[in-house]
Parts: sequence; structure tokens; C-alpha cells
Amino acid sequence: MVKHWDLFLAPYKQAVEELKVKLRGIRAQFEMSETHSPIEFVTGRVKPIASILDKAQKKNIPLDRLEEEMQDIAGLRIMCQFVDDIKTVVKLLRQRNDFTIVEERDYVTQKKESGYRSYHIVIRYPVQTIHGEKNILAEIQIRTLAMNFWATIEHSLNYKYSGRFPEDIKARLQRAAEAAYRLDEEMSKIRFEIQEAQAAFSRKQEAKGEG
Ligand code: 0O2
Repeated sequence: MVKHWDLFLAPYKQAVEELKVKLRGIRAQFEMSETHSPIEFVTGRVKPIASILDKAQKKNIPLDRLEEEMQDIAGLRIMCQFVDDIKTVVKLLRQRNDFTIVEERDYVTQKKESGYRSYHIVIRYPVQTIHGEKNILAEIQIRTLAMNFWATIEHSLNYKYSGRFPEDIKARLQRAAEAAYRLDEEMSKIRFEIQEAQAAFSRKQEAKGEG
């Protein structure tokens, strides 16, 4: 059984590793051109087997249909400083020819009921294997640092309460989501000042040989 899962997950692991390198490469290119990078950092993970089984049960996905129906077994996350950076990243991803976009879900302008915000792009990514090319689905979530902070906290609480939040916690989480949204708005308003300060800081680090 373990062997079966290892085989099944191998192309997903490869895709996550490759996509982390590629997406981090975008940041590196912006840094080299000394322009603001719309990408702050990138993370990636393969969904743990227990979560795959849980989600399959919740969404009634037969295990022999996982490849076609579970879109986030391979998951990448791109964190941005500003809300506008999300649009820039989406445009960059749409231009690429190393994968095709299958679906986009905009929870930035249309937040989920929980208060969750993020932009989701589902891609079909070709993995090269010794048996030929294998196309797998992967989900890229693009969000600001504030959206990520909220989602990370809410995700841990969700785990603790198995999705059944007490009313007071639910209300607090919704208020926290609004606060995160306002934080993003405020940061956008002083974006120019922040970027100038960051550029000056990196110039100083470079001059000191720490860049
Ligand atoms: P994990 O642990 O992050 O891998 P559904 O599962 O029905 O909500 P669907 O159709 O799979 O949705 O796609 P969706 O909503 O585009 O993406 C699901 C993923 O988005 C989740 O994966 C989370 O990563 C994230 N997400 C969606 N809604 C919320 C939310 O309200 N709070 C938080 N913290 N994250 C959310 P998984 O499978 O839930 O889990």
C-alpha cells in the first residue's frame, strides 16, 4: 500500500520541486533587474495522504479518479507584498508556456464565506518520467502576506475544531479577515514609500557586500 502511494505521489513531488524552482526564478529575475518583485516568497507541498483521503471522502471523489478530480495534490503558494502584485503574478503565469491553465478562482475580489481571500490557478503541468510525459494537475494559490497570515491561523483553528467553529471564534475570524483586508488597503496606499525604502535598503546592503 505504501509503495502504491509512493508511486502515485512521485510525479506530484517532482512537479512541486520543479515549480518551486521556476517560481522562485521569477523573483530572482526581478531582483537582478532591480525592480520591485511581485513575489515575496514561494512555498510548495504535496498534500499528505491523510488529507487526500479526507478530502476525497468529503467531496465524494473515488480514489481511482483522484488524478482527474483532486486539483491540489500538488500545491504551490506565492506570497506577495501588495494586492496589486497578485494581478502581476497572474499575468506572468498566463504568459508561460511550460504549463496550461485549467481554471482560475478569484477569492480576492470575491472572498469566501469564512473570510478567506486568495487567487487560485489550477494548472496542467507536464512531468517528464522514465515512462514518458505525465500531465498532472497542480494548484497555485497567490495571496498577500496579510491574506496568508489569516489563512494560516484559520487553517490551524479549522484543524482544532474540525471546521465547526464556536460562534465567537467564527465572528472573531471574520473580524480578523476584515482587519487583514484593511491592512492590505493601507499598505497599498503607502506602497510607493515602502518600495523606495526597500530599494534604498538593498542598495545599502549591496554597497556593504551583503546583497
Ligand atoms: P490544505 O490543507 O490547504 O491542502 P473546498 O475544498 O471545497 O473549499 P476546492 O474546490 O478544493 O474547495 O477548491 P478551492 O476552494 O479553490 O481550494 C481549496 C484550498 O484553498 C484549500 O485546500 C485551502 O488550501 C484553501 N482554502 C479554501 N478555503 C479556505 C478557507 O476558508 N480557509 C483557509 N485557511 N484555506 C482555504 P484544503 O484541501 O482545504 O486543504
